[in-house]
Amino acid sequence: MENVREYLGGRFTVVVGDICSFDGDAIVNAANTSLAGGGGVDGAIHRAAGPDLLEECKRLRQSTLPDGLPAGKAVVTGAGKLPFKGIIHAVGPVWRGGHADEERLLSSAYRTSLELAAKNGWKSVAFPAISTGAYGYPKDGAARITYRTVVDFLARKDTPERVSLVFFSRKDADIFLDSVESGDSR
Ligand code: AR6
Repeated sequence: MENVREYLGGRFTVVVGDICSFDGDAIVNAANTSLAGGGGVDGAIHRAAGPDLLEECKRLRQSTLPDGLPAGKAVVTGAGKLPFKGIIHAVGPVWRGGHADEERLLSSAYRTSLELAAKNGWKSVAFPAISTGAYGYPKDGAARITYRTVVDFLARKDTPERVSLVFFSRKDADIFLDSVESGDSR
């Protein structure tokens, strides 16, 4: 994975690569309400983790989440074959034009995931760009919310010590950097 930017003295890094090859305690999955797997980063994580992950997600649905996991929330599972202490499954909002609470729900998906990482004592966690693929959230707007939410959290808490935001392409990472460094959110 290629490191393209550091903020907060290295506590928050922007990297390019496959999130499954993150070197750290936990990764976040951009999941959906059903927790039944899917395409994008969800598909990549389930393929790399193997069938145990889907089984665990199904058990969660049967035990504590009969209606699924709503947008803005997150849950923890084991990591199957992946070398992490756990996987945090977060559901971002589907972009509906910007008047359906998307900002709050996207921020909540990140914050809830960070709270779960802290609760588990995980020191390093990697996020994908939640909602910016199949869910259609504009990348520049998502960048600003993501940056603000992560920076606010890290300013208040010591754990996790390190947060990485993983983009699948250099182009997407550059959109993130332009969006957060051009405005007043820096
Ligand atoms: N590592 C890092 N980032 C990745 C990877 C990877 N291996 N693969 C894709 N991305 P998406 P969403 C990037 O669509 O918008 C699924 O079907 C991708 O380029 O994965 O939250 C779920 O089951 C994009 O920038 O997530 C849901 O139904 C980012 O990850 C739905 O898609 C997010 O794109 C969730 O949609």
